[in-house]
Order: sequence, then structure tokens, then C-alpha cells
Amino acid sequence: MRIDIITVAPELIKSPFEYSIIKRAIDKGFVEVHFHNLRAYALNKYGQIDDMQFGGGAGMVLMIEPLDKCISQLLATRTYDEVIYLTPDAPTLNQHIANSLSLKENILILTGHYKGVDQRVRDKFITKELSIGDYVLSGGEIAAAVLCDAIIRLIPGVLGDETSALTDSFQDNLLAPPVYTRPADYKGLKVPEVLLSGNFKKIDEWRLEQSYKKTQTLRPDLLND
Ligand code: 6GU
Repeated sequence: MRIDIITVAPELIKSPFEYSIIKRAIDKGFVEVHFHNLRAYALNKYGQIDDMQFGGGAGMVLMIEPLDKCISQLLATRTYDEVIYLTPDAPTLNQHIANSLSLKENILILTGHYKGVDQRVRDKFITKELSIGDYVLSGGEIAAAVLCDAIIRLIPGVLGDETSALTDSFQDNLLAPPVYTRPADYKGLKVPEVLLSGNFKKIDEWRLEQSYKKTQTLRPDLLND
């Protein structure tokens, strides 16, 4: 997979790609991530990429011209399966969407900033818009890191234990069950007996039941999906 990210703040987004599972996925060649600084496509020597919005109102808007130059150049180089715009005024990312994106070959991600981008950019280039939740961030960079992490760990082969992504919270619309490790008794705080029983059928049943109870209490909305 190849992911291209257009951003006005490349430094803000790079470090999550330099650690742990994501770094290993890149090192092993499962994914390539390329950052493109929108500033390099600025209109003038002052590096202008944004302007005040028509009709008045607070906040700057990313202009269509630098974005057109940047996106068109990338589109001329390869075919993208999705051109994603990250913005709070969009449907929310979920595990189902992450699963489907993890099977793509080329993804282009545009991160918003300030008041967002000129609507014509969205109309002309964007194939999918996503938010990462019902709250507002200062920019889309952190959201892009979140999206990429969610996608990359799902690419087949990235996780050592092939089953471990399948037992994540949300993979079957259920929250993950509680987990325990040694010691079995810590100052009287005991691990549930069933987990020590060696009866794996019982253990699976217990975990599923715990997942259901937890989901019913904390996220009943997931059970209605
Ligand atoms: Cl994708 N961007 C920004 N700026 N804020 C957000 C978001 C995205 N998703 C939730 N809040």
C-alpha cells in the first residue's frame, strides 16, 4: 500500500510513523507513506496558501489553487483508490471503514486546517470525507495519524499474530473483554477462575459474554448497528 498525505504541518504528523507497529510495517515494506507540504505549492513568494472566506466570517480557508496544483500532480503520477479529506464535518471513521481502506493500493489523504478548504476542492477531488469523532481538533494532522494507524495495522501480515486484529474491540461491533496476566492472585485481587481452567471452550464463552455485557453497559449503540 502507498499513502500520500498533503499537509501544511508535516512535522506535526511524522512522529507516529516512527514507532512500534507502524514503523515496522514501513520497514518491512507493507506500506509506504509520503508527506507533501502544501506550502511548496504556494501562490507567491510569501508562501500564501489560505485567504479570508467570501461572505465574511472568522478563520482562513485553504485556497483551491495550491491544492489543485498539488493534488493534480499526484493524480497524474498514479491512480488513487480513494482521495480522503479529513474534517470534522464528515461521517465518523469506524472499524468497518478502516477494514475496507486497509485493502486499498493507493490512498491520498488531505488534512484540513483553519476553517477548512474551499468547497470546490471537495467537490472536484475528494472521494471520501471522514471525521475521527464529535469534537474539533486544531488541524487534520493528528486525525491523519489516527486514520493511518487504524488502517496500517490491518494490512495483512503487519501484525505478527494474524488473529490479534480480529479480536480487537469493534472488530465484531463488541468491546474487547477484560484481560489478565500473572500473578493469579495479587494481594487478594483474583483473576476469574475460568481463565485458569484450561477449558478453552468455556473461556471463549466467558469472553464473549463479558464483551456483550460491557458493550451493553458502555456502548449500547454498537449493538443496534
Ligand atoms: Cl478529521 N479534523 C479536525 N480538525 N477536527 C476533527 C476531525 C478532523 N475529526 C474530529 N475532529
